[in-house]
Amino acid sequence: MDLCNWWKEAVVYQIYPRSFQDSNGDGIGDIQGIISRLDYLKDLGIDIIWLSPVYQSPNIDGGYDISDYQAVSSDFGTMEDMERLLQQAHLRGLRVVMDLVVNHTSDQHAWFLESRSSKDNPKRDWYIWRDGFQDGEEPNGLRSVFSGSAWEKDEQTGQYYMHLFAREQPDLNWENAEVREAVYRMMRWWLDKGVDGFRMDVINMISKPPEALAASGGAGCECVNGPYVHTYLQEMNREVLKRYDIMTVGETPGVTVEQARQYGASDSSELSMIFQFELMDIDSGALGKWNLRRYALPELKRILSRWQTGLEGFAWNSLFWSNHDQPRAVSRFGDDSNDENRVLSAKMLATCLHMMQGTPYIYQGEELGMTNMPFSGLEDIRDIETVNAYNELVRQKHIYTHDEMMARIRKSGRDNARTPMQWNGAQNGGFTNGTPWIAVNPNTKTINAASQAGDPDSVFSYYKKLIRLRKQYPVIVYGSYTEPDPGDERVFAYTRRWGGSALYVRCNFTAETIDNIEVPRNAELLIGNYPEPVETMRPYEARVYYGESDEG
Ligand code: TEU
Ligand code: CA
Repeated sequence: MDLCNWWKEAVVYQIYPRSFQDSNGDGIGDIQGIISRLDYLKDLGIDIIWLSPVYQSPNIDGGYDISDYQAVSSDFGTMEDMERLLQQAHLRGLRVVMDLVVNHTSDQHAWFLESRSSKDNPKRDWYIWRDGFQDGEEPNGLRSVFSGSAWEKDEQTGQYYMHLFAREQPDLNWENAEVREAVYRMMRWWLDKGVDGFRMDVINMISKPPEALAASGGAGCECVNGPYVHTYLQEMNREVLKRYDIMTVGETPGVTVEQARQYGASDSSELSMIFQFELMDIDSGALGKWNLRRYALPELKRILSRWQTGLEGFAWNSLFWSNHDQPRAVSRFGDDSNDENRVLSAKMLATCLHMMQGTPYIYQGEELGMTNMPFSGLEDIRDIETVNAYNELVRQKHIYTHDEMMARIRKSGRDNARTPMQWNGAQNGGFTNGTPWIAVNPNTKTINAASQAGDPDSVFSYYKKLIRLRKQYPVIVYGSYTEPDPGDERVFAYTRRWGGSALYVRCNFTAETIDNIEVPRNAELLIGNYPEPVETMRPYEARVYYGESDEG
């Protein structure tokens, strides 16, 4: 195993810029705001910042619709601000990874404006254009992730273009070599500026399966892992990635362990690692994410253990409970029904994830135990996926009533992750002096950074401690993984081994007290979320023991 990749020993912190810190009172988080909070991140102990998009964008999809890859959105500041952020982060020993969104652009990108202007425009083939199937029908039944058809008719030329997300997000045609070269040039431009890597948005969707492209009137497909995706990534690797000392992580919905071994192969021919989505899909149902089902622990254990053992020696895991597309970790996987359980379960979840093999990602506010938002109506919602789903499921198809859908949005909507960072107990949580673009969670009165920073028992202090342990014990980074009792429906236990040492992790995922917890011999308690260990596992208790390996 290659031991010298810095990103294996690192902890990543994801910033959603619009919601992190506003510096000028317009209610929108910005780059100057991020700079003003770098010392907070340094204090937490993280190594790498992943910045969600700050590029020029009409902001139809929270900046994931980019109209100029080499300009900064005026909502967030200027290119000088961005350069200053890189410089100030680097001064503190922090690296900055940017979001790379190249499956699609905004429909306002100069490339698309040209492409749509006429059938014989030189950039026509930079996007995916098809004739309709017979009269007035879409080329095929391909569906957008954001509801409705993935084909939009352009009146000017009478053809349809593909958009796997919003209609304002046309998909680039990666089969066109000029497109690939333009993307690589842009990537090198940012890397030459000092960016430390990329998180690559839906990168396993850049090559479209033949069924998706056929003007056949036929049904759609799951548009992932198309025939040339590895060819393109290996080319990108040769043309860009391998020339720099950087970290890359691919966002790859629908990828299996076997496929991840290739995307994240340890020979560095493609990406450093990928995000798997089996865990994020654990509580979805017939209508996708819009249901009220809660996950079952044995299933969660099965998924995580399969990824732990399945990638060992082949590829590197990314570890995350949440991101800007997901509900808050403690509300979804823990217990936010009262403050005591919220604090305990937030620490338990952090323990469970940070002691596994892989690079942990903390989503902003997770380190405070921030929760989902009590949205009351559609007027509280900003996210296009949620608004489109509401229109489809409530207004068009009458599958849910308003109240039923609001309950589902409170559980699963992406805006849960996008309410502003809770810096203090003031009305707008210290996020802005103006009117925030999306409401601050009222629980900022009790859940906020100011009250947690100096409190040794806070969720924040617990995260600090977990991160520090990673720097001190190589077994946390490199140890192998085994799970002694996969069938236990209440406790998640696993063991990490490295050289002669071992780490024994025990997490109670329930609010119950559990008897007869076997304590490993010749091992000391490294960290736990209760003051003194007792003979039982208390509600949401987490413990990590460190000692000599019980194997030869
Ligand atoms: O997300 C891709 C993706 O698969 C999501 O649409 C996911 O299925 C959904 O958000 C779950 O609710 C990426 C970005 O992370 C997301 O913010 C963008 O909207 C999307 O790509 C399009 O760029
Ligand atoms: Ca601002």
